[in-house]
Amino acid sequence: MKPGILVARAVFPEVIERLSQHFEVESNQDDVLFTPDQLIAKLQGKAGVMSTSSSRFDADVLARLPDLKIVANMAVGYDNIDVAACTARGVMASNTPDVLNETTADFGWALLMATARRITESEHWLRAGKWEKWRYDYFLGADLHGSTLGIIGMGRIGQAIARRSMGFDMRVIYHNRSRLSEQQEAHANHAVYVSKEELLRTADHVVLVLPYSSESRHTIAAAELELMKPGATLVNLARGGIVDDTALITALKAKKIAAAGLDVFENEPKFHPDFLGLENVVLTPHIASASAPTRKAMANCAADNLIAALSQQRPPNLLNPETFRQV
Ligand code: 8YV
Repeated sequence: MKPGILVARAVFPEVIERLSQHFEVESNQDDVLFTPDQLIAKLQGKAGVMSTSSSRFDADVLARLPDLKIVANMAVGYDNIDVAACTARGVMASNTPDVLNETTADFGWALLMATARRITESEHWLRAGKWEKWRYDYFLGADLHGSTLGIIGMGRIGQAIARRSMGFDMRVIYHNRSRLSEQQEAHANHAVYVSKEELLRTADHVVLVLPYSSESRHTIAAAELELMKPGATLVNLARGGIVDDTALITALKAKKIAAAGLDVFENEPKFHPDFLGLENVVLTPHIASASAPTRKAMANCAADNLIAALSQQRPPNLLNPETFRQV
């Protein structure tokens, strides 16, 4: 008999088809957002789940899932999974790294440029029928070329963003838990490792690409915003909660920094309503990895992890290798 799995959110039909060759699949193509209790009920008797950031797997949930062997996240970030609790129960956990690096880095640039050069703000103005003449000082923004780019979180996506800055003749500074090797720094447009404080004081544009954890919560709050240059741009591509959104709104209102581009929010898909009243923000609904080929690659990567895990093979992106032998 094939093992049973749940695909917790809607996904490409071809991926459901692929999974059905290996498993009894319960899918959710209507994309119902299950409550934790509903998720737990759906997972009784199931060996695996393909999940997204919207489903939480913490110790309490895992304690009620005795049959579960793998949580395969369709995301590189896995702050929705308590990996230590999974390990304690012998449940494998996996994510989808690498396949989204370049697409997410492309989007980081799109968001940075839209924010620094006031693209959505000026488009809204034009659409509102306000364009009656040209003026020398309409929508003056900040330059990207020749400026200093500060990247907080210099993992694979951060490095891909840094590489792209070569074409803009930018200087790159970064802050990260650990310093990159000399070779990696050279490849990342000769990025220079600095303290977080120096980065905030020096960068013209700050891009956040670090994983969310209790330590990275509010990496950017009132004190950090205070350090930034008045003309600076802040872009958050990482996770809601890395920025203190209330503090950011206060700083944007007071023009302590010039503008922010945000793809992620605290409590998304809900977000602080005051963002909507601000002109100096560009707001997108968590779409940095959303190119068609990349989302398909992510779904297939999560499927690869499920298929391997439930056929006694090591999942390619296993986050807790200690669990592998316990299957
Ligand atoms: C996902 C993301 O699409 O990979 C991540 O960590 O943030 C996005 O690419 C989203 O989290 C859905 O799981």
